[in-house]
Amino acid sequence: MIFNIEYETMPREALESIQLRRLQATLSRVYAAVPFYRKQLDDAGVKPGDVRCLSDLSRLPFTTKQDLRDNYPFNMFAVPMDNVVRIHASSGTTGQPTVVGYTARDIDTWAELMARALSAGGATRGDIIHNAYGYGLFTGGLGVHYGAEKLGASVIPVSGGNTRRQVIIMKDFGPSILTATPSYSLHLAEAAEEMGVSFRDLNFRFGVFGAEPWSESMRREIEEKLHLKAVDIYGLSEVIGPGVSIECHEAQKGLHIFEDHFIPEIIDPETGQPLPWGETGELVITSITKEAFPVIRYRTRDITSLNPEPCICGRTMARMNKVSGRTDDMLIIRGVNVFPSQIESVLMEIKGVEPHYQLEVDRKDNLDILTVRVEISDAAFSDEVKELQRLSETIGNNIKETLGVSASVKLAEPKTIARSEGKAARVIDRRKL
Ligand code: DLL
Repeated sequence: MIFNIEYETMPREALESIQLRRLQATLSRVYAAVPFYRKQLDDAGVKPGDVRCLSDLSRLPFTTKQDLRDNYPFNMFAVPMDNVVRIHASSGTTGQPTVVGYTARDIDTWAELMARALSAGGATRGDIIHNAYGYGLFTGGLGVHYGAEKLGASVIPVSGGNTRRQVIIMKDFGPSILTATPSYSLHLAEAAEEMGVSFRDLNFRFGVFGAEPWSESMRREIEEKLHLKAVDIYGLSEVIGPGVSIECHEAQKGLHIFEDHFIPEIIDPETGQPLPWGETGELVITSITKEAFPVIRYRTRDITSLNPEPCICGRTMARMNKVSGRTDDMLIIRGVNVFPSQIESVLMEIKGVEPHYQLEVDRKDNLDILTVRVEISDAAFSDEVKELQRLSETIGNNIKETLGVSASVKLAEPKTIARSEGKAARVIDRRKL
């Protein structure tokens, strides 16, 4: 079902004229209200009124995560604190967290976008949504929650953690939609199995998974283990939270960006030059309706490409391809660029290997060493030593063949790699420690 037919199926020309009007209004507002943006524009010699068409956007300077940190906690807010009704923050694994604010209207906008997103992912008013995204400063839990209520579905605000209790709730309440990080959904599947509960007997139809990169092979694994259709949802706190873009369950091919609220661009991360439709680079987003925390040309560091082709679902909004990684997650191993998701894809194709892995990078004698620790299934674990050696060789060879890097493979016993309740920590890069 399409939640907002008028906007989600709008012809491109009409959409672009709305985008331009909203962009101009946003620029005037941030220029007046946020000293950072006023200085950025002044330094670039651009006045808000100079932006007369959408391609003028590329004349504006970028905003980076560092800029948000420099303005910690509230200096990027474009409205007085009186008008801010909610504050979220990103976890900030390195340095200061980034803090974002919402007006009452921003919360409404977000709820609308999440209602659209959940609908695209297969949810209807009649569904019960088991929402296992964390509630708190992280935007996942509350973002889904407000969207589910706006849609009119019934939401179970179970949050992350307490996994065994979640399985009992799934069994007793019969939720039909699961919302969680992909890694946590697999942890739920495992816990259910241990408790003798089969997803076959549960009521799930769809799962809406995001907040971390996950490969197509991981999707197949989840769909099989959880007996549901899995769609990908994308977002980031700096831009609004979840609900920037979503796959439709009909195509499961690229995530529709809600372009009436966000203008996407793809740039070459090295040069900052905008790239044409279809080319892969860093996603940059400008928000055009947010009041408390607008962002102009925000560099997400996420790597993807844009596809404007019409979709079988009827939505006209451009799609971004599945995020393959982040510019700052890219490992350079002996000169070869490696994304964790590429290794994930290789691992998931091999029988006997479980979707739980960790990558460790170290440097010895000036050489990078990649170690892949991956769990094996119970069945594989009971194999002869010779078989295990063969499995480990296959993994190493396939990684070498596909990615061109050598990896030392360590098979881990079932259930020994730490499970996450939110975003999985896949990489330990000791070179940086
Ligand atoms: O992760 C918002 C969210 C919550 C999205 C629930 C989807 C579902 P942050 O904590 O600010 O916000 O982290 C944002 O997570 O820049 C990406 O690197 C990554 N990310 C989010 N969704 C996806 C996805 C939330 N579907 C950062 N695929 C982003 C790949 C994703 N990476």
